[in-house]
Amino acid sequence: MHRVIARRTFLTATGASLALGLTRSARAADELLVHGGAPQNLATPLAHLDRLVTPNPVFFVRSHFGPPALDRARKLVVEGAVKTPLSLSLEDLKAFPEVTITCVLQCAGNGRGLMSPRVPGVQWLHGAVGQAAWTGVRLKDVLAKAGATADALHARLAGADLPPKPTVPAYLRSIPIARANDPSTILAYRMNGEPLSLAHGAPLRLVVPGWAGDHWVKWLGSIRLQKEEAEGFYMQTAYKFPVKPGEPGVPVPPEAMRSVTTVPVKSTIARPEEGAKLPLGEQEVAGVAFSGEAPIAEVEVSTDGGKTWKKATLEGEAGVGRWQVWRHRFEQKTPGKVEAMVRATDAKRNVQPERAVWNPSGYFWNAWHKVSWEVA
Ligand SMILES: Nc1nc2c(c(=O)[nH]1)N[C@H]1C(S)=C(S)[C@@H](COP(=O)(O)O)O[C@H]1N2
Ligand SMILES: [Mo]
Repeated sequence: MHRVIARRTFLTATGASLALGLTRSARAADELLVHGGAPQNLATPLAHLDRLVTPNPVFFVRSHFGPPALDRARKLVVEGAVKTPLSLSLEDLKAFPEVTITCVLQCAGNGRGLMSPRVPGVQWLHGAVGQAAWTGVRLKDVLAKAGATADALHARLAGADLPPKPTVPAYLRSIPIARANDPSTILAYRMNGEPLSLAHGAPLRLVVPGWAGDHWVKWLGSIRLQKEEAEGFYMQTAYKFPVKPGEPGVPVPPEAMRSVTTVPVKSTIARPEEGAKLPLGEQEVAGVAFSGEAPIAEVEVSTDGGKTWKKATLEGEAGVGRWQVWRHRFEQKTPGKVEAMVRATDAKRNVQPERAVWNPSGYFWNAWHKVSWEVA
């Protein structure tokens, strides 16, 4: 379960204003949905998923162990299978060409709380997702300076956050070298035009457009090029998805799983709110749609239980791993209950499914989102 907490209450209770990089004006108005205790996992309220950019103060936060101390002098070490190992300050990094990419950050576990049968883990509903404009430098430019050798098949990524005790594995991830050298993969130090906050990985985090949040390593301290994937629990055991869909509730053996990568096509209804009471006449349904595989091609809305589907209008720029706002208006002339559902299709013709693929960790819930309200 989650509860709503006013930002002000939360801040007073935890003194985390620095961590979240909040401004005074943002505090009073914004609320986050708190999923669990320490470290706090904070969800973006559904009502905010109706615009192209998610404001920093309501951008979801997910950390396994919580942030390390803020250290703007932390160097980024580039080591392993490279000709020239590097140790770069933030200033050194800023010598590379700066780029800004607008894209979605979604936790693989977003929607886990909607899986049936239930699976363990943070019971996220719709809010472990947001879109921001990320500014930084291309990872490929930095790797080119270090000069990868033939053994460089994976980039192992380590953050500065430490597990709560030595028996808990460290948060280590890796991405294949091709993904590291993709021009969209960036080392980011700004988010929506502001310096990255500690909660979101300051001073430096990885941004991997189109790929699930677990690859977006925060508080990045070391990148090691190597032959193998990263060792340890978070790469070898966690973040695995069945190669073929199985029966809901039936365990999947490790050899039938592979690491999660691209985010499957999904759309979400931000408005109206479930259970809202609205006047007769024009109704507007709106939300966001995205896919890590390809740009969004179309979004359709049904208000008759799926008998007919109407094309929604799309706003914003199309792109891989980039969300667009969709909108659909219709006249409701008779009072009563209205139910809308939405499905998105991307340019590779991946269609959002009626039911999500159940999997033991509850990743990538992307079933048709349904919302009902009362018209009177
Ligand atoms: N160092 C480090 N990086 C991390 C994590 C973490 O626990 N430690 N969590 C990851 C996960 S699972 C997600 S979904 C995203 C969340 O990023 P956000 O808190 O900025 O929304 O950060 C990723 N990067
Ligand atoms: Mo995540």
